[in-house]
Amino acid sequence: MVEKTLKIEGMTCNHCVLRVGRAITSVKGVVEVDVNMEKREAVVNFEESVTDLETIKAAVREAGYEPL
Ligand SMILES: [Cu+2]
Repeated sequence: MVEKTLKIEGMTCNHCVLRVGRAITSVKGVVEVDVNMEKREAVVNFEESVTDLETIKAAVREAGYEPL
C-alpha cells in the first residue's frame, strides 16, 4: 500500500469534501482517504497493484473538481 497526497482545486464547503471523499473511496483499490479543504488536498492510501494516481485523479475530475 502507498500513501499519496493529491492537490485538489475547487472545494468550497463540507459538501465538496464529502463528494471528493466519496468519489475517491469509490475507486477500487483505495483503502483510506482523508480530504482536507483548508489544505486543498486529499491524502489517499491505495493498493498500487489495483489502482494508480491517474485513476484516482480521473474520479475526482468526474466529481467536478480539479486535481493537480
Ligand atoms: Cu461545496
